[in-house]
This record gives sequence, structure tokens and C-alpha cells, in this order.
Amino acid sequence: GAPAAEVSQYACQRRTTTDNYNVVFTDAFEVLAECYEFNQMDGRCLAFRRAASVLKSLPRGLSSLEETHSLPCLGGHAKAIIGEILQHGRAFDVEKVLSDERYQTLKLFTSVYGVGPKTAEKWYRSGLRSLDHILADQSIQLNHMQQNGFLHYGDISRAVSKAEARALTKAIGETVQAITPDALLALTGGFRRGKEFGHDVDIIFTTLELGMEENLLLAVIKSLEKQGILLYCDYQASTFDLTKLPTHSFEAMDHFAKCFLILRLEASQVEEGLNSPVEDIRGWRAVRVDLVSPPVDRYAFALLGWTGSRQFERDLRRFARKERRMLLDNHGLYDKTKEEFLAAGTEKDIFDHLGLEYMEPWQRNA
Ligand code: 8DG
Ligand code: MN
Ligand code: MN
Repeated sequence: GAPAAEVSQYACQRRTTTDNYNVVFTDAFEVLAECYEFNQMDGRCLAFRRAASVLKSLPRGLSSLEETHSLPCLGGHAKAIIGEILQHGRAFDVEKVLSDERYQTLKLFTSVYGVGPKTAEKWYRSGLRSLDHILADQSIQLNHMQQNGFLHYGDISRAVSKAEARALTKAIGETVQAITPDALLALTGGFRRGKEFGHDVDIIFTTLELGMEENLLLAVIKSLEKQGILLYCDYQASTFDLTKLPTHSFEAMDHFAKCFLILRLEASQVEEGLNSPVEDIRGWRAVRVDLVSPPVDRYAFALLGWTGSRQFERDLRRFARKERRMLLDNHGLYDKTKEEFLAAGTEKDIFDHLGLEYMEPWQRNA
């Protein structure tokens, strides 16, 4: 057949759907990336995340090591892992990590909402090995987020289904509409990319009237509380500064008004029932929900940023900086050559400014 087209080193130039034909390899790479993350080896961690991302974009599964020669972002270690898996069905380094007590424990501890690698490490060092150990330890002071992480552990460690995400989008949409009838709202994050399951539900909304967006978010939170479905709320007021240039970092969280919530979802709200027979009998489940409310003139940038994937966003920013001398983040796009901000009303405008072919949300699963 025709020679395969060259694969770009940038995820924003690779159309990546949710169909991953190389899941045996990418799962192995994710384990190693996570292990390096726990050991604060950020370079190696990113290298394996990049390698996984490249394989996710391929139209078929790798069947020989030769096929990797033309691919970008695959180092010697990654190729060795691929070779081992092709030959034996598994790789020694990956097996070693998976059976490592430290890795297993840090993975368990960070599965609690509000517990990051640093806290997990601290607990591990003090000899703790299970969630029961932590709850029983009188000397540990859990913060509010972690308390709720433990309280709702069973529910929020279980995947959220598309039907559940749709039900919550409808509920939030109606709440927003009751306050501001002409608001803009979209389901974003992994579900906008077409994923069947996610770890949370990400929703973006704003007012058509500039400057009213933060009030809307506050009113929505108040309403959710009144409806009796707000189980936990971490509200972060806007720290957005119009005059600031986009950050040089590829990872930056944004400065928009947002909140990280745990909401109560009733089984009766979900057409296909809850994603668990146990919760379905109970009649409700807890779900992690993120809401973000950017000013309307930044809506396109925020929507693009919150749609992800993280690897796709990272490479959009890297591409902008390295190939276009532009700075991109969730707030805007700055052209360093022209020394001016480039406005955008849609995501397509941003791809156009960057001279990139448009990628649909479902092609951004890098
Ligand atoms: P998942 O929930 O299905 O596991 O995957 P996801 O939807 O892709 O991941 P996510 O962790 O919910 O993040 C969705 C996008 O939101 C991701 O591209 C990162 C982006 N994001 C920002 N700013 C912020 C922020 O301040 N906090 C959080 N939590 N996410 C943010 O752009
Ligand atoms: Mn999400
Ligand atoms: Mn999220």
C-alpha cells in the first residue's frame, strides 16, 4: 500500500480518537510514567506520556519493532519495552513496578480525592500502608477536601458514565438557565472528546454580558446548595488579570472563577440508571463535578483548554511557542512577533491563528 504519512511530534497535529489499538503498550507506558511521577522524575515521566500519546494516534496495533523506527518521541527504553511486550506479552520493568509495594501504596493513597503525591509519600514514609491505617491514625489531620475524599471514596473512585454526565449537564444547565436565560454552557473535558467514562464531569458556562460570569457561578452554587445536592464545594474566585501575558508553562492551571464540587446524583435523573447496582439500590451516588466560568470574550480559549486531553493541550502550547513564536494558555493567545493578543470567538479561530488544521474534540484524545 501507500507509505504511511509521517507522524508529527506534536499531539495537536495527530488526530487521536478514543480507539486505541495499542492499549497493551500505552498501559505499560502509563505505569512507568506514573512511577516516575511518584519519584519526581518529571523528564522521564513526560517522555513516557509522550510515547504513549504517539501510539494512541496510530490507525492499527504495532506488530513489529521495525514499525517504531519512523515514529517520533520513542526513546531507547520505550522501544525496549515495546520489543519485550511483542515477544513475551509483558515487560520486566513494568511487572517490577506493578509488584512494588511503594508504587502500589502511593497509587492507593493518591486515589483519594485531595491526596497528591507529596501527601501520599509522607504517609508512606511514616509506615502507613492502607486507607484504614490512615483513618485510624489519630496524628493525621485530614483537610476538608481529603475528609470528603474519604467520605465519598466508593462513589467517586467509580467511573462516571456518559449517561450520568448527561444527567448532570441537564441539571446544571437548568440551574444556570433559571438564573441567566441566555447563558452559554457546554459539557467539556473527556466527555466532550467522546469518552464513554470519566473520573469527573467538567462543565463550562458564561454570561453574554461581560463581567457577570463570576456572579453567575456564585448563584449556581447557592442554588445547588438550596436544591440539597451540594455535598462538597471548593470555590476558587477569579484571579484573572487582563493585562498579563500567557504563561510560558505548558501545565498552567487558569485564573478563571471555578469550583470543584461533589454533587448528589439521583438514580431517577439518569435514563440508564447509575453506573453501579449498589448505588442504584441506594437511589443516588456522589459525582465529582468541575465548573468553570470564564469571561465571554475568553470562552473559546477556556473551552479549548478544558476539553483536553492534557497531552493535547501541552503540545498545543509547545507548538505555539516553538513553531509560531506565540504564547497560548486558557486565557488567550499572544503573538510575540506582532506584540499583540489575537482574539478568538471559536476554537476554530485559535487553530487558524496557529496555522493548524482544525481538530474536532473527538480527535483530541492524545
Ligand atoms: P477524565 O475526567 O475523564 O478522567 O479526563 P479529562 O476530563 O480529560 O480530565 P480532567 O482532569 O477532568 O481535566 C479536563 C481538562 O481540564 C484538562 O485538559 C485540564 C483542564 N483544566 C484546565 N484548568 C484546570 C484547572 O484549573 N483545574 C483542573 N482540575 N483542570 C483544569 O485547563
Ligand atoms: Mn474530566
Ligand atoms: Mn476535571
